Amino acid sequence: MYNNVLVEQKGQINLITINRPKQLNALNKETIEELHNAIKTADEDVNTGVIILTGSGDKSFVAGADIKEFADFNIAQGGELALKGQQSLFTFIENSSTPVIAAVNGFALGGGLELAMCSHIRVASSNARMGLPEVSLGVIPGYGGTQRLTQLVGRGKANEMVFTAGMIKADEALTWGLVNHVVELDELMTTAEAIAAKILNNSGTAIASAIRSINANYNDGIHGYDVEVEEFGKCFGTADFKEGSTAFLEKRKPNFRK
Ligand code: CO8
Repeated sequence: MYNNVLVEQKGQINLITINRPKQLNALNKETIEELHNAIKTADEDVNTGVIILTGSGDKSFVAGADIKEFADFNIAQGGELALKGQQSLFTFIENSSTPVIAAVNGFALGGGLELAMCSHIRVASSNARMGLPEVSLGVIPGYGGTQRLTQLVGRGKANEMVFTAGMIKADEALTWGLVNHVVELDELMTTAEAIAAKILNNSGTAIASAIRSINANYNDGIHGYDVEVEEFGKCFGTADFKEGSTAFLEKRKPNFRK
């Protein structure tokens, strides 16, 4: 169905694998479009409650935007590349109402780290290496990295990572708060799936509300606390809230539907 993306449904988990191993899964235009379509399809599918995003092979999650594609771009083309990519993939993932877990299985560099950072949760294998090497190429992170790295690790560490263009190891990323968990490579998928299983016990509509509320804090001109109040109120009109609260009172497990 896609040239560069594999999709597998595992129960209520939709596993999306970026599959350009010879280029270390670098993101060319076609891959960005295919990822957009795969995530949109999964987000709209009532049978999917969690999306897991990973890279093929055991060496790289995503080694960045495809440098060969933008090497001779001019100012307008560079700006358009960043804007289109941000809108169609990176901000799109961040705003997906289905939680996205990035299973970072190796290099996550440049646009690859930006892809992991726009995901809602990050789990890394111990061989993973993360960095934003853009300034070594004469550009800056263009897929939201200057914003999301700062949000995740704070300005001082973000400055160091961006200015030095260096890579950090998985353990350091864990200490910095850049990833949620670090495990051995052969445990990466089971760990991501275990987190997904916990999420799948809960109300999908409430999680979508939580995503909108949490994200609102980072959007210009929007007051996150106001969005939280609004989203909280909306929950009271959902079948999931009725089911969740009734199940608690009846001392049974809730039966949520997406
Ligand atoms: N783009 C295109 N091809 C790549 C990329 C990439 N980002 N990364 C690796 N490849 C290719 C290599 O060219 C090589 O192909 P070939 O065999 O045809 O020469 C193949 O993948 C294997 O790579 P290496 O032989 O280099 O493998 P090593 O194990 O020696 O090194 C590294 C692995 C360290 C990951 C190395 O490949 C590397 O440094 N890659 C580039 C990493 C990088 O700089 N990434 C950031 C790119 S810039 C970016 O992401 C900008 C995002 C924002 C853009 C917004 C619009 C402007």
